[in-house]
Amino acid sequence: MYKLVVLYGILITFICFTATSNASILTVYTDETLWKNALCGNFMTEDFADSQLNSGVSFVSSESGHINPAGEYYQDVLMSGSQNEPMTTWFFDPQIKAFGGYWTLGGPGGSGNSLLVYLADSSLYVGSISNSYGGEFWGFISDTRLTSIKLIGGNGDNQQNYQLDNMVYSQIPEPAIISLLAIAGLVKIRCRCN
Ligand SMILES: [Ca+2]
Ligand SMILES: [Ca+2]
Repeated sequence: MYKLVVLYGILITFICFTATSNASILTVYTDETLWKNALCGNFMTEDFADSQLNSGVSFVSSESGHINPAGEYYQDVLMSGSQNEPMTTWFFDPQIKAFGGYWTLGGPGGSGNSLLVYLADSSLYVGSISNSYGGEFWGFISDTRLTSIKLIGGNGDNQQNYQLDNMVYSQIPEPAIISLLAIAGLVKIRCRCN
């Protein structure tokens, strides 16, 4: 009987993960407090105060993206009209379920167009960050885990300068760990019953 209960628990855990992995529900937040509250305060911050990124965080910029040591933020230039499809891609290991930051769009020549945000894993469109942003929060939460996020310049002829400061993100446990926790919970329940 006990083995059956454990197997049932593992099966339910597996089904839950399979069900939530098939489709992404994305919720965009422009209110920092709401984003943080939705994660129960469980998030990490990269403040770009030095050239060393948090463990497991990396980026690839197809143009000139880099950490600005004097300003202590990340900056990049995305040419909207370029055939090189310039982009910034952020990578996270372990995977994350939430991402955000404080964005400033603009630079020499104007404020540009906008930034378009995609899940790089699936090319799923998340939303756009307006060229009116001047240090405000923009972020999102996904109900599925993701590895990377892609930023490209919005439609228009202008190049898109942008700065990203205090990048925030949230990780979730690996499925195997959660399965083990579920099993541990079942064992605990059995012990109490005995
Ligand atoms: Ca900073
Ligand atoms: Ca750092």
